Amino acid sequence: MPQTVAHAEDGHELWLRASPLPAPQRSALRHQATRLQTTAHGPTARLALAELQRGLARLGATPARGGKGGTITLELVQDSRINDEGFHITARPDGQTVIAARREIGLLYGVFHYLRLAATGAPLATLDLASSPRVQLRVLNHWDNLDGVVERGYSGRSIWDWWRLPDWRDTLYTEYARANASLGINGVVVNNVNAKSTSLTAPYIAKLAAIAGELRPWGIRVYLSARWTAPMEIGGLKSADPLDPAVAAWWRAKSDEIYAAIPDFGGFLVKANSEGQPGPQDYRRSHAEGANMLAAAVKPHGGVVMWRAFVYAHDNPDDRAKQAYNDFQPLDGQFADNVLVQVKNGAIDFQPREPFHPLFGAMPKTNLMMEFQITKEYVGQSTHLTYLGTLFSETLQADTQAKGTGSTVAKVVDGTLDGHRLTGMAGVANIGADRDWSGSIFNQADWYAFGRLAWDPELSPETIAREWAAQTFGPAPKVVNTVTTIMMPSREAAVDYMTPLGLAHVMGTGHHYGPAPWVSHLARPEWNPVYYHKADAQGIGFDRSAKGSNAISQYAPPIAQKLSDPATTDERQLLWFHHLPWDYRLKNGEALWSGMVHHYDAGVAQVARMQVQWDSLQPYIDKERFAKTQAFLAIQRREAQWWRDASIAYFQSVNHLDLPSGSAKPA
Ligand code: GCW
Repeated sequence: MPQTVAHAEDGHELWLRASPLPAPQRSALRHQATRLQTTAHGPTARLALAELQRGLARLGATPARGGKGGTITLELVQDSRINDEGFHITARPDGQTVIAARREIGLLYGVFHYLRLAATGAPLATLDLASSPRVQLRVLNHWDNLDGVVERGYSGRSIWDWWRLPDWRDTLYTEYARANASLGINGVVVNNVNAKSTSLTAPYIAKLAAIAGELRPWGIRVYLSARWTAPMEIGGLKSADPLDPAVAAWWRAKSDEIYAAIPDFGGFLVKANSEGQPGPQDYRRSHAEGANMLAAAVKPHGGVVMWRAFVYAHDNPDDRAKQAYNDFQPLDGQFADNVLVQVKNGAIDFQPREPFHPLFGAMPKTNLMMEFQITKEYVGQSTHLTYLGTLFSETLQADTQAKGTGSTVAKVVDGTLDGHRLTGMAGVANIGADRDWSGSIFNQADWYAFGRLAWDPELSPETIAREWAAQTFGPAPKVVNTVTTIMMPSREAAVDYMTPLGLAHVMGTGHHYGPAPWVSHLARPEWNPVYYHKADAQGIGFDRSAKGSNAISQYAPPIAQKLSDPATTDERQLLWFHHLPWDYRLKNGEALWSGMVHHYDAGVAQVARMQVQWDSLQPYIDKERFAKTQAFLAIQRREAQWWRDASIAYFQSVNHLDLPSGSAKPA
């Protein structure tokens, strides 16, 4: 019989559920942690101590009363090796463990880190470990509407119970805050970027203040998405022109009102002039003029404005991928110092694979923050197991070459490349009121991976997967190894069965779930999948070289140079940058068409392997989580086949080519 069976119904406690450690580790930990004490006594330090007690109990190492053994002390110190949110853990052979920090929040983060080490079986007897977050604002973006519907949400309704706030504060808020704090997430934008002005009215400010009160002890600030035309819709003004003094005065007064209720309010997130949202361009003002007006309103209170660069409009028909750069890059140097421009990881929209966004590295005088999508709009939504840690990390490790080799996106985002102090990373949340929070057990790993990478963008996605697996399913090596083996190639499998070799946006328009590469009838060119793949009898792919849209010129010269030639373009991005004949030779000697088909087949085959691997874990995992994941993998297997068959059939209708020999047959 296996040693450890991870019990637990449905994963409601996320990675914090922790199963009892194997006996030897448990008694070592109990010995190490016989007495727990804190020399700081504010609300967050008290939480830190309580979390330590609770976490040790979960691991089966409840400190024995009056027992002989070591002490863990939480202590505030002046330590120049860490920043205000960092921590320093030392454990000496004499049994003294100290979790030290400059502020109480660092104590809480340090406790969670200590528990993570314990849960993953790391040695704890001697430690000297300092850690500080590399990114300052580590923020979830909820695309939650005030009516409880979550845009692109696949895990139930919004967790924010606006109807019963501010009087009723659901205990869910505390559980949510704990989970975030365990990763170091320190900000939450509560409402959708497709915002309604209602969120800025007095009753909603009171509701938000109640949420803020629940999140504050956990080091989390609240932010609001702001609707640009709020001064007209709820303020009675005639205009929302950022240079109109009455408009600026309205936003100042509104900010003062919010800060009077929520002194640590984080600031505003704005989607302007994008997908029907109003913005400063409606008044012939630039994004910078808009952002700076709002930034001035929150500046006296220490707030920030996160201004999204996700823009595309119909006046840019040749290549949607170019617009954000065209609109924003010329504004470099014009944004106020408390503005961050929030840039999606890629230039289109959260595809299974995108090259890094060309704005990274191209706006050295601007605080640029990253926007990842944790919710899997284009990557199988709630049921497909596609671990996003690898996707996030691939973008962060991409080299912009902006200041020579090694100018990675991570260094742009953590501010080190251009010397920025105000830095940030946002993740579009995958959280809802479902009992498993995220729509599936494995989707919880994407929330986890986002938080860990926001703390340290250099962490390896495999390390993160292993940590998550050990905490979620228990530390038995067979479980951790198998779960990690399932997770690591899972996103590439989805790329293979959905959008191999750099294809993009061939999902059904609207729902973005299944395949629809044939759709061509929609009003705007860039709403149609045919716009993205451009397949015809001769070939396939989007030519972004100088012969085509020349989007490659938005990258630094060494990169643009490489991308100008299909032979020097990473094959994983081939059809993103080039339109090529069906018989183009891939590096392995195969013709493009046959290579494509083999990718589709490989994706389906990988999901079949994932099923076998998961099945081998049955003895180790509680019934409910085992069965749910097994059922979801069966859905994924069926739908991977659907993606493969539908895509191949469509492309064959265009190129009239046979299946290459050795390819699987349609199901
Ligand atoms: O990913 C796309 C989604 C929209 C979303 C938009 C955005 C919130 O399809 O639902 O709107 O991007 O990022 O603003």
